Amino acid sequence: MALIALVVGAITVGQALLIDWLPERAGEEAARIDALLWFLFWVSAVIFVLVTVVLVYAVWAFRAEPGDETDGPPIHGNTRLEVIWTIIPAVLLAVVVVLAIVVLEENEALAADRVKIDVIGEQFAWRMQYPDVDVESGDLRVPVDRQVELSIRASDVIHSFWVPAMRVKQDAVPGITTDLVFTPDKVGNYEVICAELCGAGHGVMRTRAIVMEPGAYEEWLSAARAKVEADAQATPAPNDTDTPEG
Ligand SMILES: [Cu+2]
Repeated sequence: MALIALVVGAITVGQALLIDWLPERAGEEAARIDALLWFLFWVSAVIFVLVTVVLVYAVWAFRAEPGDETDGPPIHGNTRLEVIWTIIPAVLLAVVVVLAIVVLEENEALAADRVKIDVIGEQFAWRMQYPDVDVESGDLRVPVDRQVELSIRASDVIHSFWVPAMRVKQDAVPGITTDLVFTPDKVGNYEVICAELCGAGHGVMRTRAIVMEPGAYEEWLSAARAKVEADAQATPAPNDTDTPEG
């Protein structure tokens, strides 16, 4: 049994450590999500190794002799064993539930200085609107080390806004507004992916989350704002064109 445990244990631990399972991480919440994931993984790994070792050992040790057609001895349960294998999973489950609630509470706690951005999902693109300055962008540009709160809507069918590097995902549902909170902690470009099959162009419904230094972000925002104002001046308001000369 020790030999089987060694082999199964080595394969399980090797798979966990040698393969790079998770995408790049770039958010504060992502660290907590990953910690929870790895806790679940290691608990599951121990149970997997225990069950597999007993299973493989039992198949080999209690195999029937060739030509043996008899039934095995009748077994009528084992109260002590049944109590143990009920209590241990129940306690484990309770621990996981409590940890998950703690992580969820921490990840969804709103910071006072958060950046608020409206996101609209439509077949097959994302539109980001910066409400305070009336700017719209196809990329999600955010400053580093500041919490971002997205208000997500959909204009046609259900989409899902997913930023793997932040470990957050939220449905965009026509008729309602959903929220998503994350705090980027690393400057860089990260993928934004639609994670809900939404039509023929679903596979290309992708854009970038661009995490910028705060100064660069402010510069981009004021440049975008200036462009909006310049465009508004270049296009006369409808009233001006309708008014007859003289
Ligand atoms: Cu979509």
